[in-house]
Parts: sequence; C-alpha cells; structure tokens
Amino acid sequence: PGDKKIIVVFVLGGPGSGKGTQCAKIVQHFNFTHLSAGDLLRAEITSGSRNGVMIQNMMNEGKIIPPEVTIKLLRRAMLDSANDKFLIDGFPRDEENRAAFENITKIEPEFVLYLDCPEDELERRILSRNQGRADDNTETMRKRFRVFKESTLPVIMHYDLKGKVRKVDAAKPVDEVFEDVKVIFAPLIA
Ligand code: UP5
Ligand code: MG
Repeated sequence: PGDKKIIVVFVLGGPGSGKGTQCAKIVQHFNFTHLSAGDLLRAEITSGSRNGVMIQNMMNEGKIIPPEVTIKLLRRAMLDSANDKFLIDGFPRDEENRAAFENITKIEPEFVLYLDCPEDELERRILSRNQGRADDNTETMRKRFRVFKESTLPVIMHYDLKGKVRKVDAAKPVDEVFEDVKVIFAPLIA
C-alpha cells in the first residue's frame, strides 16, 4: 500500500468561486474522489464530535480550523477510499495547513486548480445560495474574503512559484468554466 502512487489535486479559490460545483463535474468526467475539507468539517459538527463546537465557532467567524483536525479528516477519507486520485477542495487554506499536510502525508500535489473570480460575483453567489450555511451571511462572508486574501492567496503564490498553479476564469457560467477545467485534467487520464 505504501508504494501506491497517490495523485492529489488541490482545488482553491475564494468563497463561492465554484470549488464544489466544478469538483462534482470533474468526478463525473475523470476518475477522482472529491474530498471537500469544508464538508468534512461540517460533518464533524453535525455528528456531535468532540471538536464539533470548536469547529462551528471558528467557521462562524470565517477562521481556519487547526490543521491537525482537518488533516486527520482528510487522511481518514483517503484511507477509506479505494481510489488513488483525490480532489482536495478548499484546503490548504494557509501556509501552516500546507506545511503540515506535506510533513504528515509527504504528498505533493500534482497541481493546484485555482478558480479565480472577482469579489462582487462571489458576493452575489454566496448571498443567493440559501442552503442554510451558517457562514453565508454578509458579516461572515466579509471575514471569509479577508482570510482568503491574507492567508490562502500566499499558498497559491507558493505553488505558482513552483509552476504548479492552473488558473481558470471562474466568473464565467458553470459549463464554460468546466470547458477550461477539462483541458487541464485531460493530460492526467492520457
Ligand atoms: N455557482 C458556482 N459556480 C458558478 C458559476 N460559474 N456561475 C454562477 N454561479 C455559480 O458555489 C457557490 C454558489 O455559486 C452555488 O450556489 C453555486 O451554484 C453557484 P460552490 O460550488 O458551492 O462554491 P465553493 O467555492 O465550493 O464555495 P464555498 O462557499 O463552499 O467556499 P468556501 O471556501 O467559503 O467554503 P468551505 O466549505 O471550503 O469552507 C468553509 C469554512 O470552513 C471556512 O471559512 C473555514 O472556516 C473552514 N475550513 C477550514 O478551516 N479549513 C479547511 O481546510 C476548509 C474549510
Ligand atoms: Mg464548497
């Protein structure tokens, strides 16, 4: 098992940039398993885990949960899967997340898919989503935007310096974004 080559793609972009939406489409066309760090953390809240209240409080402030919590959930999900190709959606969110993931798993991403979208469009999407997410309100949204710019953009910069960022214009309609995404993933199945 240790010699199985695991392929990981990090999917990053601002809140509401379409990470979950595009990952669902990638799964349909390419043989990847989608792991949303945010969804795994929200599942911890609803399952009433020991960390649930802490996670909920941090999420409601748009803050980044300590990496050991998130990485434990991601590792468990990867080990539970028979697949060797993973889309990790919404992680790593800061340099501490990134360094901890690399140190613990020794996995380097194949590339980083960066969904680039202006804030006014992100705001429209988040405030019209209405899926009952506690962090989809104007106040928390602003905090999420700030954390993205201050903490997540440096992670994207880090990988950009290594030539690993694949940036797409995520402000376009869903299917047009996916046309660009498909071109990026095509070489992985060749
Ligand atoms: N939509 C999507 N694409 C569209 C398009 N091209 N045109 C028009 N509309 C489009 O999409 C958002 C909405 O926009 C939907 O209604 C969709 O239909 C529409 P979605 O695909 O849900 O975008 P996504 O980028 O996944 O947005 P999300 O809100 O999930 O992003 P966040 O990064 O804010 O949320 P996440 O769940 O990743 O994290 C939430 C919180 O968890 C964080 O703030 C943080 O507190 C915590 N967290 C951590 O601490 N650590 C982690 O590693 C991960 C999360
Ligand atoms: Mg999402």
